[in-house]
Amino acid sequence: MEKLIITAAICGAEAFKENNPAIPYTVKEIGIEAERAFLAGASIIHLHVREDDGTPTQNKERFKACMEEIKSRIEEVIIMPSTGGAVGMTDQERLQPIFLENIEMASLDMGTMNFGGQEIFVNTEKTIKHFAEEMYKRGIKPELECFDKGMIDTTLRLNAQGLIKSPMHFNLVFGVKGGINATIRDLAYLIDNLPHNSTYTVTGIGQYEMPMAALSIALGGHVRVGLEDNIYISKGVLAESNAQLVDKIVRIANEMGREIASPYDARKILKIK
Ligand code: KMH
Ligand code: ZN
Repeated sequence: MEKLIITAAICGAEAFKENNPAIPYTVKEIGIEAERAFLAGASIIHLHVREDDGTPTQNKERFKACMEEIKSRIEEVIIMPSTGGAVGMTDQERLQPIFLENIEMASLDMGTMNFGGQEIFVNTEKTIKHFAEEMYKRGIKPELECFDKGMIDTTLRLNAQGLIKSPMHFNLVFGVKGGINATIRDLAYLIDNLPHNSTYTVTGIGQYEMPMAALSIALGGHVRVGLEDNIYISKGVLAESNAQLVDKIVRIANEMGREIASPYDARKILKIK
């Protein structure tokens, strides 16, 4: 099997220090969390950023400051900014980080959905096409975020039209209220629908983070963990850091015989130039 790419989603936009004090807000906190996650075994940092008071922002200058802080600590890591941002942001706000220099990857959300029970995460086809076009113009590889089977179908349709380019890299997200559940059957169904030359990572939300990751490791997929998706290290026990979640995945992967990818390996596997 290929080496295992671990993505650390260190910050997100939905959880706050009130939920887990380890969630980073400041530029320095983001740098520290990214560095520790990398040292634990993550090769990709999926990045959202915050104002110092914790407010989610897609501000380009704030992303620049956070990315510089991360790169000053760990030059080789792949940083993948979010273009999902937080629910309710405009497209223009969300897209800002891709206009920075030397962006290798960015998230691209492949459909509209109820999100977390209360909100609607809006990604019209017009938005998706626009975001994709702007990414490809800049040589940025999109990570295709699919929260349900219909989003894979949309991706394949846009791929057939040449608007999403092969080889594609998917992030299959399980367990968001409004998206697909997190069962073995759901995982098998989504994977079964991916083109053979594509790669995928698996994200399980909340209690599903580790079980879904373990299944992906066994199947040859890649994994994402981090405080964006899950704030607990075990039932009722808050994670002390993103690195603690990455550590746990590395232990599981070691036991299962999957080697961990470095950023160099990850670029090769994902065919990032
Ligand atoms: N915060 C969610 C509404 C992404 O990063 O592209 C969207 C999200 C997905 O986190
Ligand atoms: Zn995200």
